[in-house]
Parts: sequence; C-alpha cells; structure tokens
Amino acid sequence: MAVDLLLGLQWGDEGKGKIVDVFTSKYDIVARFQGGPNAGHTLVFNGKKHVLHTIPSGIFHDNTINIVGNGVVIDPVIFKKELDKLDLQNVNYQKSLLISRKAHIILPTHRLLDAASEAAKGKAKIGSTLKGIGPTYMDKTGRNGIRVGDVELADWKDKYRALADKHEAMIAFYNVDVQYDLQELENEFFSAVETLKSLQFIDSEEYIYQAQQNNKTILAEGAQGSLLDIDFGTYPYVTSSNTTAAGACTGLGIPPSAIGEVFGIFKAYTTRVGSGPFPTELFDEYGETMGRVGQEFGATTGRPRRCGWLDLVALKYSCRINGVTQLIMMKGDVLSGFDHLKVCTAYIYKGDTISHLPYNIEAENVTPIYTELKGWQADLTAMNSDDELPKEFNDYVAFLEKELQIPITIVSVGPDRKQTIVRK
Ligand code: 2SA
Ligand code: MG
Repeated sequence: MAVDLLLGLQWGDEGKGKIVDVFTSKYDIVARFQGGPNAGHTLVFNGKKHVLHTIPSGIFHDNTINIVGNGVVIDPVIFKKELDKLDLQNVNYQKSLLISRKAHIILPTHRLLDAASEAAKGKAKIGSTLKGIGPTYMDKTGRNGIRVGDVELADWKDKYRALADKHEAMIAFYNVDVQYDLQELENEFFSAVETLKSLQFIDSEEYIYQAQQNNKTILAEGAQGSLLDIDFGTYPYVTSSNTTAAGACTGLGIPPSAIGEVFGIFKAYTTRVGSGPFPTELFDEYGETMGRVGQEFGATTGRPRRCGWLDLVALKYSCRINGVTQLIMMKGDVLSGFDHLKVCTAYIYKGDTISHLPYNIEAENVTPIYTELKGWQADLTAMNSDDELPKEFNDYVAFLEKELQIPITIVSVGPDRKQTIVRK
C-alpha cells in the first residue's frame, strides 16, 4: 500500500494534528518523520484539548500504531511529560507507540546551546522554540549525535559525557548569559531516558516496509510547515529539518515511489510564529481579529503568532515542492464577519510583477498584490455540509481552487474533530 503524506503548506500551525486525528480511523499506522518537540499539534475531541509535541497524532485511537521515525529528534524529558499526560487520559501506548532506533536524542546541552546561539544573534535571532532542535540536527549531520539505539549500549554514557563537555565549551565560547545547573538537568535527563527505554524501539524502515507488504495503510504526519523547510523555507528563518514531502522519504526510509496521496493543509489566512519575512503580515484590526478569534498562540511556547492575508504565491510554491494532490483548508470560521477578504496573487519585486517566490522575500523587497473578495457573515462552526456554507465562503474556496489548480476536498470550521466538512 502507498504511504499518504499530510503536510503543512505555510509556516506551521495549519491544523495538522486535528486532521491526522480525523483521518486516523482510515489508517493502520501514523508516523512522524521530522522535527521534534518544537512542534505543537492540537487535537480537540469530547470537549477537551490535547497538545502533542513528539508523539504522532494517532495516539488517541486504540487500533492505530504510532511511529516516531528516524528523522525525528527526541527530548526524553519532554517525551516523558507527554507520556505522563497520556497516562492521565488512560491512553495505553505501550503497544501502540514505537520509536525508531535511528532517531536522534536532544541532550540538555543542546537546549542550552540553542539559547546561547539565539542570545548571541541579538536582533537577528531566528525566534527558535529553544527546544534544542538546531543543535541536535547539527550534531546529526556533523556525525556526532546520540541516537535512541545508543542508549541500549553499555558505553553510551561515555559518548554522552564527551558530547556534553564539548557543548559546554561551545556555550562558553558564545560568551552570553545562559544560567544553568547541569547536574540537575542531567538527573532529569537520565531518569527520562529510563522511561524512554521502557518503550519499544524498532528499526522503523524495516517495520514500515513489512507493514506495506502486509497492505497496512500508513499516514506520514508532517510537523512545522513547508516555508520552514531547511532547504526551501525562508532561510535562515527556518527550522532544521526538511518539512516537505522529501523529508518523509528520508525521515522514514520510504522510497518516493511508495508515496500515494499528498494532503496539503493550509489556513484560510496566514500565520507565522518566530522571526523572518512574512509579506502579507497585517498590523491592523484585521490581523488583530485573526489572532484573537483564531486563538493564534504557539502551542509549544505560548508566543502570539503573527497574522496576515492568505498568500497564494507562497502557497503555490509549497504545492509544487510537495506535489500536493488534495488541499485541506482550515479555520475558515475565523474569518466570519470580515466585510472583505484579501488574497495575495503576485508580488511586486524590484519594480516587476512576479508570481513566484524570489530568493529574498524580506518585507522591504516584496509588495503583495491583492485580489479582494467578499467576506461572509454567518457563523460556520455548527455547519455540517457545503450546501449550508455561505455563498461567499464557497466563492472563496472556488477562487483558491482555480488559482492553485488542486481540489480543496475538506474544509474545517472549528477545532473539534466533528467540525470537519468533506466537500462534495
Ligand atoms: P526551532 O524551534 O529552532 O525549530 O525554530 C525555528 C523556526 O521554526 C519555527 N517553528 C514553528 N513555527 C510554528 N509552529 C511551531 N510549533 C509550535 C506551535 C511553536 C510555538 O505549534 O505553535 O509554540 O511557538 C514551530 N516550531 C518551530 C520557529 O518559530 C522558528 O521561526
Ligand atoms: Mg503547531
């Protein structure tokens, strides 16, 4: 069976967690392939909100296997906290949560290095979630990292010590004020590693291969968004992994020929948390309303997210890079009551009108050109089918489909599992 992908097409927080949760009943396996606890995937069902960081969003379904793939970076301390929360919900994850031995481990000193690196950058800081993501991927590509499988080996603590000592020297080199008590951090870390060891470690590429041979259905769950991709995002204001379709191949060990549907998920407007260019960002009451009504706060850090109009230049770029086959539009309900809506269809760049993403999309270089559409007034949150949706909403969706040339098959009208409309 093919592996389907679900990817965020903007700067993250498109609502991937919700849709994976909605889709899960159709899949035997849900697998994360990149990122780590910088992600915040929010799921709402039975009147309760659940936020996952490293654990795949299929975990609340009894018959679903959840895999943390080799491309993911795991902080055992945060992972343990996620497990503690699942325990409170009586989720039985012992059999349903499997961890790749090849996934890399975030050490306490990786987090400290992240903080030191950001502090040293001053105004040019990336706006990292400070979870140690960048430094951990640096050690991975630098071939110094510690992997999950290492903690099963007798001498892993020697390797740990050498790496942590090196990190301490690097932190000192940054010469910024980062306070820490390593002993305390290590006690917490080593205890959390023991918890991690109580879970099942697997060779996930082999597991997934066998599952495919046995006709199991698999969904790969992306984290962050395409515009945060280390290669194709707004570098250097990006995360340190490939968030795009290719990342699913390297982060799970699946060949490109095994990929089936590519579900691309986007918000009816745009948000970004952290620093970096954002051509359609709003600083007026429209942006303020999006943030307030959409409750746009980082699910991991609580930071307010920047808000703006939908950017079709960026969205088209993401669709192409990922080979999106179906689109899912989230949070249309947040725009109810807007008298008009704007959609960016081109940029003015160095005096020319362009419809692709230029190398440098700093605000001073790029002026968005907007098409204005009518807003809708009705509250969408209790609607169940597209015949009930207001004409202006359906016109907005039709406009986007025409521009993007990809069908929008699902629209979400609220955070709950149930507030999901499959379009006819
Ligand atoms: P990092 O932590 O070093 O990977 O950060 C680098 C950039 O990537 C952005 N980033 C994110 N953007 C949106 N959502 C993310 N997850 C959380 C959420 C974020 C939060 O769901 O809200 O709670 O603040 C996420 N993770 C990383 C980050 O803002 C930097 O711009
Ligand atoms: Mg999020």
